[in-house]
Amino acid sequence: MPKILLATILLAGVLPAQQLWYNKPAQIWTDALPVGNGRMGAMVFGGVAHERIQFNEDTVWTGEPHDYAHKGAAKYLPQIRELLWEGKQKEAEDLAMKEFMSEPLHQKAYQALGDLLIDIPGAENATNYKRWLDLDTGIATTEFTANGITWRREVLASYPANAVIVHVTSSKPAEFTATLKCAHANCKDGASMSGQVEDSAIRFDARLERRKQGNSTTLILVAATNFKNYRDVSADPEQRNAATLAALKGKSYQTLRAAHVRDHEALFRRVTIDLGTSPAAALPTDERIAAFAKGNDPALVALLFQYGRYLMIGSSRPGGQPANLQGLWNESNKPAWDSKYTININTEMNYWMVGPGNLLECQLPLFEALKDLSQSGAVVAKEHYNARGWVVHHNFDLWRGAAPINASNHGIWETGGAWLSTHLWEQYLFSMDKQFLRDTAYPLMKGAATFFVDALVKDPKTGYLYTGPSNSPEQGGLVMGPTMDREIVRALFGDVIMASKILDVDKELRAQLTDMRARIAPDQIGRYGQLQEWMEDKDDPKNQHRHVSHLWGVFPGSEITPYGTPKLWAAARQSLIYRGDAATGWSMGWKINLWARFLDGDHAYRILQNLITPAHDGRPSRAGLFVNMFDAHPPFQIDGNFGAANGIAEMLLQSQDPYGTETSLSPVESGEQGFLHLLPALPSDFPNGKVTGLLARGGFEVSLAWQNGKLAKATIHAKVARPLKVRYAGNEASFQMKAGQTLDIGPDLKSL
Ligand code: FUC
Repeated sequence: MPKILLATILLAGVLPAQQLWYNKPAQIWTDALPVGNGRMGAMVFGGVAHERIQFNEDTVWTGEPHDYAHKGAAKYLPQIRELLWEGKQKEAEDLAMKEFMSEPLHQKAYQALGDLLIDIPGAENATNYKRWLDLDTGIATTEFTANGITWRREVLASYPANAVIVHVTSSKPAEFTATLKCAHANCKDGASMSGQVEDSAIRFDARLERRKQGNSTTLILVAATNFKNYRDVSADPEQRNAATLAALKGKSYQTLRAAHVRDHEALFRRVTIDLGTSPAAALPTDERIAAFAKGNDPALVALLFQYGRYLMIGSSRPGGQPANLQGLWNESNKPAWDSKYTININTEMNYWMVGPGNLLECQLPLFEALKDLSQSGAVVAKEHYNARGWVVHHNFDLWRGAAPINASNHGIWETGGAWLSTHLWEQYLFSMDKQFLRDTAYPLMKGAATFFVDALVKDPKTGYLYTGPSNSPEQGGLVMGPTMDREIVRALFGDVIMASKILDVDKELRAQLTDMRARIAPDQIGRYGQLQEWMEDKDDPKNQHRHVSHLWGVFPGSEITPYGTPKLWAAARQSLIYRGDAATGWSMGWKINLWARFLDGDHAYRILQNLITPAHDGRPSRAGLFVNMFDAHPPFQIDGNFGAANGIAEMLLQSQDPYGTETSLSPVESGEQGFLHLLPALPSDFPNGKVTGLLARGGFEVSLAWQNGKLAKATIHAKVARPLKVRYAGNEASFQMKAGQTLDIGPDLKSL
């Protein structure tokens, strides 16, 4: 074996695969390494003489409790619809802009909180420098030698401790300073900082406790605000921090670290993935990203998948806010799109991977937000549509704004709450947790569906039901009945019908939804062989817009499948071909999933390759990955990370078809049957690999091993007693699984 190759293999063996690592400090924010506990986030720059740890707390926002509904807007609804039916789109948009929009027109913004600055006097010219993030432990470490002293800093964001903890050690006695720098005006820097966000009711407090023991020092950073919930800001941030610190009194760093690692591992280690390795795996992560196009580095794909899971654990834990456009990592007080919740794709994309990635509890913060939105959105339903139930348009913020924002041509989009509600049903399908379905999911889903019982209208031309005014996200302007809306409402109605059957409730509503669902305008194939994005056949085959909204029925929906609706499936595929492979970060994230659903692993992988390119090839940045593997829209937007992670899972395992008897109501009724599809879209670049612990709908946990592109073994564990159908390479087999049973099967789908 050539010496260099041997050396690289040895080195790769020593370097744990689940690390991002670098041989120089971060220059800019997107070089820095993220840690998070679902409420606080920190970005570790890994500096030598000057270390910067930029941090956030997820309720530091502009604004205050506020009802954004436009009182009396519903008066104008018939007229807006009438104008659209008459083909007067511009007039309809103008009228809606005046009478139908959120008050005020824009929502509020997520903010930075501050920096923890650590200075080591005279520590220039470091040698043996290295910084890394270990996804398995959730710890970011910086190590270097300067002036004959070797320094090591570990940074972690602990969920159990509710704090960011920095542990500094030096090989000899040495001094350093640590201080907080506030990101807001009128707030003094120092060991503690408290203040108020400009133009906001949010007051915050952050403080740093310093504990020295020999040559090591532990810095405990806590932060809190007065935010209790979207209507109440009466908490005392100082008191909250004092209580957090009091609870940590007397706990050594080793104890705090061990508790953090235990908590993190319990989530992170549920899934392992091995797509093969390569010499490039020994390079620093930034060089690996740059080299990715040149050679095959499947381990970087595995790392990107696990990084998605890591970022989910860091940005969305029970008790905190849901992951926003940047998770919870934000350096700016004027972040792109306010770093809020854009729900015409972005927030949903964030959460696609919690099922397959076996992190279901990370979605609970989103469901807490849905509880709020079912209240604020009920006011909007009443004031704007004179409807029951609740509705959310294309964005929400900390204050749970649900009314249409920004501009009528894209802000008036009726199905944000509906799409989010399908996540409740998905959570049930992955967990089979009936208590969750009954207590949390169903009431919210029912309210979302009830809105459309009142708000769907009849198309005067065809007599079908549809939504409107609405839009196909962010293009084509205000219209009646865009395809995406119809797909989402059909899915939501189907979910509520199935849930009400399982829970044995609401017979009448079920009958009504079943009747209305069948009358919603169907998907249509247009003159270019495309799936129509609108009611009319007006798609432009040259349109390469990043949104691929009408393909919702393929993914994340499942009403269009090769088995049930082969013609629509082919048309949807044609639409995706027209849209092209180039895209912004999240758009690539969506396309990876779509190509996996089109059972084309190589095409899905081609998009993934487009995504794994340096985002910072000089300025301005472009779509791809930043040095720290944050995905670039650009700028950084975390949906691309999460979307790509789910896309990788979709290549290996799919379970989207309506499953089993309880859920056998197929969206399109035509003989579809649910199954676990093993290796449905395996790219030829990953001929050998294994994955353990993926979740599938039906409450199954699945591990797969494959060799030379062929399944070697599948292990399927059933959480509850259920029928199981498995599909691989065109063959199918059925099993009756008992609760707690584990089944091993080979490529012939026979039990081993
Ligand atoms: C939608 C997208 C943009 C961006 C924003 C946050 O408006 O069309 O590309 O991702 O959300």
